[in-house]
Amino acid sequence: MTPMSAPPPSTSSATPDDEETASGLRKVIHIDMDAFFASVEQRDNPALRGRPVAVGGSSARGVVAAASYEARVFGVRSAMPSVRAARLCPELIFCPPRFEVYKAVSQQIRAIFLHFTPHVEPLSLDEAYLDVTDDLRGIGSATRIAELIRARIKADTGLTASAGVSYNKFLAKLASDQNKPDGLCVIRPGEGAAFVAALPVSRFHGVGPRGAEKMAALGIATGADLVQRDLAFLRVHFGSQADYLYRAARGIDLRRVRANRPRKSVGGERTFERDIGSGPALREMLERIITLVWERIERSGAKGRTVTLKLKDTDFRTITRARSFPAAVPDEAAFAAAARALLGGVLPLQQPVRLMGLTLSALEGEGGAPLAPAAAEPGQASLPF
Ligand code: DCP
Ligand code: MG
Repeated sequence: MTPMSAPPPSTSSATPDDEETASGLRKVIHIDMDAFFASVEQRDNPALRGRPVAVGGSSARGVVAAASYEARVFGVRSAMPSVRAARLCPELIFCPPRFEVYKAVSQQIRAIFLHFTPHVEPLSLDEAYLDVTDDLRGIGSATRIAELIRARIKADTGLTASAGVSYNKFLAKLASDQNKPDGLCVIRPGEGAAFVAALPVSRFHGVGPRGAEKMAALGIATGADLVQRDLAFLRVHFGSQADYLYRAARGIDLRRVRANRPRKSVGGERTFERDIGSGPALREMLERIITLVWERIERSGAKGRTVTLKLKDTDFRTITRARSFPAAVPDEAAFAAAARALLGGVLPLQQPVRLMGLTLSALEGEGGAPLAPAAAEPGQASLPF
């Protein structure tokens, strides 16, 4: 990569951001490309620009992977069956995915991140957290770094990214979503709780449409409603998600940005548009997930011995079933057979499910030791958890 026009490391007088460091808070940026796969297709084919585009198969079993912002006006979204998307938007243009191109762009943006900090935690091809508390270029201002990154992404790839800047991961991710597309949002120390209070709970990472419905039934519509509920109440209604929700409602997140996190598994899951209870429908959904996940496994080059099926029911209970083999699962047929056997073992279900996923773990070359729990941030260590 050619050098960027960032100023050299400086030892000059204090910037406003120095206060944040002194108080022990981190400076975190979350970057997320806009309508990623769809934007790449529009970039590479001018005829698609300004038009509603969906990346994904248009067949009866196809699912939308990405929708351009023009398509979203019609209600087209990721994970929606293509048939439904075409009904919502008859003009919709379907493009087959080109993963090699998306991967190349992903490498370009990672190189840009690494120019500013080694503390980069990619979440997917188009998304990453950066800890810029001590940035490599001595820029000092996280907001300035986020702007430089966005400009550089535009210059190098021709694509837009949105950025969120804050003092923890939870808030940075909320912020990157706030002014999408091509947006920037900064949540400064002291502003997190108020920012979260004003949000509908559906904006919280991990609270899907059904989670939001469940909260609505309990009288919780916004972060301000959530913060009124004590931990005991949240534990009764939301089980293992309670601690996360309790902290999130206060704008607290103790997780560190973790660079080079070793890959423990490769997998994927889908939340359904409608709950599914019948065996045949679940089996059909499983076939789609097998295809999707095996494709990811092949792309990543991972080889693993354990296949895990995950289901989440309408009461938010998670059911997992796993099967381990003496050697790496050799091919898609073996992976599919294991997945079908796992599903067969839990049918018939007592409750419909809202989500299904498959993962391959016990990967070759993996130590197998559990990851150390994330250390608490210095400034937040005195909090209840
Ligand atoms: N993706 C997918 N299936 C999903 C969700 C996403 O294949 N159910 C792929 C296609 C997306 C890419 O991952 O382009 C990034 O996902 P995002 O959730 O960041 O969505 P987009 O980048 O498409 O849109 P946004 O502008 O909302 O970030
Ligand atoms: Mg994105």
